[in-house]
Amino acid sequence: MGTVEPRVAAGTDVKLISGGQIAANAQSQDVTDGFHLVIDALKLNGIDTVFGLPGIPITDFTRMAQAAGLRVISFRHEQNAGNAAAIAGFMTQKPGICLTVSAPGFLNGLTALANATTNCFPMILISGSSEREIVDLQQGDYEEMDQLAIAKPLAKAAFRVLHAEDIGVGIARAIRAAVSGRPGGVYLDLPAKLFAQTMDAEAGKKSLIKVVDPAPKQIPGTDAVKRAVELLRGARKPLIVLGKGAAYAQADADIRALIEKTGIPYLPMSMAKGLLPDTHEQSAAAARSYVLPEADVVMLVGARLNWLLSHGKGKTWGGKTHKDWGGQKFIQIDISPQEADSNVRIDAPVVGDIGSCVSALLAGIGSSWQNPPAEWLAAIAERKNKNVAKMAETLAKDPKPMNFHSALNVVRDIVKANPDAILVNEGANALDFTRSIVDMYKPRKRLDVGTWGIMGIGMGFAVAAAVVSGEPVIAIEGDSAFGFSGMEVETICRYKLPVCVVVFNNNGVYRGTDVNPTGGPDVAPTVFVKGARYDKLIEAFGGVGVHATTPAELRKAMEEAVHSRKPTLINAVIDEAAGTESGRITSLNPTSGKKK
Ligand code: ADP
Ligand code: TZD
Repeated sequence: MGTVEPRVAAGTDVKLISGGQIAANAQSQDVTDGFHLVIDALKLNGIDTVFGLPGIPITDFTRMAQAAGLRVISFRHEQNAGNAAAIAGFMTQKPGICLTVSAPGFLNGLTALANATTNCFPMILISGSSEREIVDLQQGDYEEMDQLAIAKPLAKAAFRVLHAEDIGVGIARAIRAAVSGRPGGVYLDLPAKLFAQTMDAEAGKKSLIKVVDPAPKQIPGTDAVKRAVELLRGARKPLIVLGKGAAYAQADADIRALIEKTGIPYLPMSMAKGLLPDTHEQSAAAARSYVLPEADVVMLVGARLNWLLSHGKGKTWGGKTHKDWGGQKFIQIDISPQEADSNVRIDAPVVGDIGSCVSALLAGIGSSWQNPPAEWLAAIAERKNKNVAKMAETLAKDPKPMNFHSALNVVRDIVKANPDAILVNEGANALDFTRSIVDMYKPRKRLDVGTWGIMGIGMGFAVAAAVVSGEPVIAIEGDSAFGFSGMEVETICRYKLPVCVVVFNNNGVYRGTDVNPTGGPDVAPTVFVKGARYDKLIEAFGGVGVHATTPAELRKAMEEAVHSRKPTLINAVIDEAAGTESGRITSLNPTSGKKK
């Protein structure tokens, strides 16, 4: 377990004084230390919450942070703390802080860091690390690992601080890197020895930096705006796609004004749902497969043309084969100048922060804007109405056992009645059906698996959403998805968070119906224990567990949970044959080319 370092330099007679500062006795000067400098630097920059998991060398840090007034949320696994930090960053535009121990704790947090970078969520993973001299000579220290080198390719930036007097700069650099330009995950390596280093308190205070304008506005060029407005003006079948960058930007009123003033139909990507209410008449979400191939000019607002948008080409966009361009012209509003042309040609890139870009476009379109041609709007409305009516029919059914649709019909009503509640969502079918069935009414209320389609974000996101917003959280979870972070129901109970977890239990990954082709005793790889009672899990920690087999039972339990704000887990039993392999992305599953 390594030797315990003295907290202050040998020979200095010091004591802790209120406010967390360390003071020397009368004959020596006031001193502070690495612990307190990190805490003070975070506080100075408006950070009020830390998500983490204690252990060597950060146990005392968590205590001191709490004593100094930071909210310290302790998790059961670092990946969940990391996911919490990342989504807190998305919700608040302040970097979410995740704190982990060395090597294994650091590695556990790394998936969340990489996921944050991939999704453009600002977070800082602060990890304690072992003794540099021993690590670098590979002499086998306790939890030895060259963490900085490992974090670098997965983070937007990575820094290490070796001296107490550099803590202010280290934290400032980490904050700027996380939130400026395209946001992302930042790694900050703090070796164990740093925490115990002492320095003169006054000099320490002066060494801290309050970051001025951490995410400066980036104003788009006037030509770029003009080019985009002209392209949009000439369009016969324009379409706007809103992505989670638009949700992150918190330019909600201007985005709504742009859409309503231009009259252009829009599609929200998953986490942009609710930026305008999903019930908005210009939403083309229910006619997605019609508008993508038909549109002639598409304006992307904080959305990348990655796999989620079929790379802007292929059959989804009206191309002949999976690689063909569909003929659309693209306008792309993004803070990253390198994003344009990543998949197809962008005819009008508008580079800048979404707030500045959208207000420049609003000014550019002026007051004499003509709505898009009526035929385009009518054609969309026709498809939309047909699909909405079809869905309403499906939702009205009451099959036994309950399926995704009949269960989600309930969730849809509960979310409608509680538009401030935050919806966390993961799974395959549980994800895809929820996204298409449950309308969102306000911005940044839907948090999900994002760009990677990653499982395991559920409870971390739910904890952070509740902590950051104080609003009720509803987590709709596939039973497989839930398993990745399920132990955090203890965290939810411990902090008494208003989280209602609904596990859509269909006995397995995707479905519960696979059989072992050999007839052997092992079940198929996708199958779980049948009839599992996830509700019992939360009862172990004093939460409310409910076993729901009908929509009526589910409705009652969800209403009570949201109303009471008590930590609740509802085991919602879903037909194990409902849904499809991989949900909507079955086609991405490689299948054997070998003839049977
Ligand atoms: P979605 O998955 O919803 O389609 P993506 O994560 O693919 O969204 O895209 C988000 C985009 O938004 C990224 O390219 C990112 O650079 C951009 N972005 C993030 N924040 C801002 C901002 N404040 N201003 C402009 N662009 C932003
Ligand atoms: N591991 C990680 C970290 N992310 C993943 N996306 C997967 C594995 C693969 N995977 C999916 O893409 S969805 C899913 C897995 C394991 C779970 C689907 O089962 P579920 O949902 O029970 O959560 P449904 O509703 O039953 O389909």
